[in-house]
Amino acid sequence: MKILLSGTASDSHTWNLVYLRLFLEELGCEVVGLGPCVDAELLADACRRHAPDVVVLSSVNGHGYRDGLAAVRRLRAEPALAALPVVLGGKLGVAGHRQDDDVAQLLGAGCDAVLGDDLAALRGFLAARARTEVPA
Ligand code: B12
Repeated sequence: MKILLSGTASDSHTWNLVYLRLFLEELGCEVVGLGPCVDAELLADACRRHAPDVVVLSSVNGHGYRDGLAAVRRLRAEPALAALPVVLGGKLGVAGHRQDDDVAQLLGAGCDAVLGDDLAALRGFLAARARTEVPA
């Protein structure tokens, strides 16, 4: 399974991305990493170029809900990317806990899962996707 792994537009943290790359590679995924501070336009370009099976967005600086919303809206605005699975996780806000209204907005905008720090949930999401993939 090919994963496009990306930080969000305002977020300069990088060790989260290093960790996630290793985690995903250990699960057997092929990972294309875009690094930190990726705006929605660059993310859309990269999705077109790399044609991933899943996009994993990571944000820890506290602006994850806002940045994530801009990213998923941009992807869903483009017919070719409208059905591409998108997962967002990390320390998404500054409240220190899951903010249900923001999660609901993200899901409504087309995010397939909003996972916070939960790596087990990410593993579960990817396993479920792998099971539903139609063999070529
Ligand atoms: C190192 C660090 C920095 C370094 C980053 C260096 C680098 N090259 O990355 C520097 C000094 C640059 C920095 C800057 C800032 N930081 Co900083 N930083 C940290 C710190 C101390 C450690 C982060 C880290 O590397 N952790 C190690 C990695 C491996 O773990 P992680 O990031 O926690 O990611 C894990 C999970 O979040 C999860 N995860 C992450 N993404 C995803 C995605 C999915 C799908 C899933 C399932 C899970 C998942 O998995 C990862 C592994 O377990 C944390 C505090 C802390 N102790 O966590 C603050 C912290 C992240 N920073 C914070 C802040 C506020 C900032 C600044 C805004 C500070 C400022 N006022 O300038 C800036 C951000 C600037 C920007 N534009 O983004 C806050 C964020 C607040 C929040 N979210 O509530 C934190 C939490 C500190 C705090 N308690 O206030 N920071």
